[in-house]
Amino acid sequence: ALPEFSPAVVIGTGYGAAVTALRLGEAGVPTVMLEMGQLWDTAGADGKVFCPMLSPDERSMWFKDRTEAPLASFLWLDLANHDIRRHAGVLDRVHFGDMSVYLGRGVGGGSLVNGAMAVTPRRDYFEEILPEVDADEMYGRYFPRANAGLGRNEVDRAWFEKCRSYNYARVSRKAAAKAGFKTAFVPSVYDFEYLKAEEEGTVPRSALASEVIYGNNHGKRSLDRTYLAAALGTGHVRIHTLHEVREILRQPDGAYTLVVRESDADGTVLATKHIGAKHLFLGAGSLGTTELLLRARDTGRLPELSEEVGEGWGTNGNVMLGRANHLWDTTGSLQSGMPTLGIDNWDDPKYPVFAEIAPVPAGLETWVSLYLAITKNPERGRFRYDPASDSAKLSWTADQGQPSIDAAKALFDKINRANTTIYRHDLFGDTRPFENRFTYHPLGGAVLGKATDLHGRVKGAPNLYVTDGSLIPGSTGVNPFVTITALAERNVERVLAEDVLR
Ligand code: FAE
Repeated sequence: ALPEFSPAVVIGTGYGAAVTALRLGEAGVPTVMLEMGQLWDTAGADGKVFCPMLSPDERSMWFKDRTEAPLASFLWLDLANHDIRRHAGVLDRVHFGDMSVYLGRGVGGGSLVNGAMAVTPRRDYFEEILPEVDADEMYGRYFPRANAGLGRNEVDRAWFEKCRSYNYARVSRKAAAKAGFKTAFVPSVYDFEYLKAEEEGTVPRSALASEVIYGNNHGKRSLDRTYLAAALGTGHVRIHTLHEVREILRQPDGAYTLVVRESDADGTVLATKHIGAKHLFLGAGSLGTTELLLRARDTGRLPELSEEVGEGWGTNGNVMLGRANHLWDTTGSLQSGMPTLGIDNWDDPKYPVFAEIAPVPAGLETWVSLYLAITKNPERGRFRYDPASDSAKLSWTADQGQPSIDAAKALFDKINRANTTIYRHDLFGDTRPFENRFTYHPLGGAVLGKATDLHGRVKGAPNLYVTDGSLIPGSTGVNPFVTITALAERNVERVLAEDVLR
C-alpha cells in the first residue's frame, strides 16, 4: 500500500526518474516512485510479455480502440493498424491538433518502446543549447556515467558488413555515399551479441521479429533492467504502478501532498489516494511534468511557479520520410528493429540533419529506405492549462514543422538525384512524402535555467525538482535519452548533496 508520507517521491519511471531514484536509494533515502503505466513482466496467453508488432492486441497501445502506428499506410492501404481493446498498453500517442506525441507508458517509460539508440550529442551543439551547463563536467563525468548505467554497446563492425539484419542500412549507406554524404555508427542499448544470436537462430527473436514500438520481449536493456533494477536493489526504492499523479499541493509546513489516482489495467478507477513528500521529483516526461506544473500553477495550488512553465517545447526537429529503392537494391525481409547507422550532415551550415536509417520491419521486401531525420528546427511550441478539460494543451501549427521538412528535403533531394530515386508517397496516410505531424522526441516545457534553476530546482517551489526531458529546450540534435540521463545524473548529485542530505 502507498505510505502516508515518504521523504522522497519520484513521479514517473522514465530516464530522469530512474536515475534520480537510483541515486536517492544509494544514499539511503526512502523513495516512492509513482507510475501511471503497468509493470511489464508478466507473460500473456501467448507466453510473451509484449504483443507482436504485426498483429497487435490490447497490450500495444494506451487506451485506444485502434492502433496508431507511425507508418500509417503502405501503397495507401491501412495495413499496419488493427482494432484493439482499450487497455493500459505500452505505447501512447497523444494528440494536439497539428502535432501528436509518441510516449512509453509503464515501468521504464520511453525505454520500453524506443529504438534504443544511445547517442551522445555533439559537444559544440550541447554548448549551444545549454550554454550555462559546464560542458567539461558533462563530457568528462556525466555522459560516461550515463552511458555506463544505460548499458550502451556498439555493433561489431565486421559482422555489420556481412549480416542480413542490417542489409537495409548498407543499402542506405551506399545511396548516401553516392551523393557524397557520410554515415556514422550509432551505439545502442540493445544487446548486439543477442542480435547476432537472433540472426544465427540460437535464441528467440525480438529485434529480428519486428519488435520495437510495442515493446521488446528480449535483447533490450530497458530501464527496468538497468537503472530501475539497481534502484530496487538498494532496498530503499519502491515502485507503485497504475498510480497516476493528478495534483500537487503544498502544505503549510512546506511538504508536498500528491493526489494520486489508482486504476486497474482496464481503466477502472479503484481509489483516490494521498501521499506526502518532503522532496518531490518530477520525472513524468516533457508532457507529464509540464502538465502537472501548469495545473498546479494555474489552479492556484503553486501560484509562485514561473511564467516559463509550459514554454520552450520542441520536437527535436523530427521528420520521417521514405525513399523508393531500385528493384535491384533489395533491403531484405529480415531487418533489425534497432537502427545502428545514421547519415550525419549536421555540419551543413544551412540545413543540419542527422538522419537515422530506420527499418521497415514488415517482414517482407518493401523496396523502401526509411529515415527518421533530426533537424535543427528553431520553432518552439507552448503548453497552456485548459480548465475545461483540466489538461495541458500544446500550441503548435503545421507551418512550424516546415523548417524540419526543408532541411530533410535539402539532404534527400541530393541523395535522390545522385541515385535517380524518388520519395515514397504512400506511407503516411495521404500522398505527402514527409511526415512531421508526430514526434518521438518531445523536449522542453520546464527548461533548465528558465522554469528551474541550473540544477532542475523548480523556481517558486522549494524542494520540488524536474529531472526529465522537460529540462531540454526543444532540441538535442540527436536522439535524446542519453542527454536526459546525463543531465539527471548531474542534477541529482548536486541536489542530494545540497538539499536532501544536508
Ligand atoms: P519518459 O521516458 O517519457 O517517462 C515518463 C514516465 O512518466 C512514463 O512512464 C509515464 O507513464 C509516466 N507518467 C507520466 N505522467 C504521469 C503521472 N501524472 N503520474 C504517474 N506517472 C506518469 O520521460 N530516444 C533515444 O534517445 N533513442 C531512441 O532510439 C529513441 N527512440 C524512440 C522511439 C519511440 C517510438 C519513442 C516514443 C521515443 C523514442 N525516443 C528515443 C525518445 C525517448 O524514449 C524519450 O526521449 C525518453 O523516454 C524521455 O525520457 P523522460 O525521462 O523525459
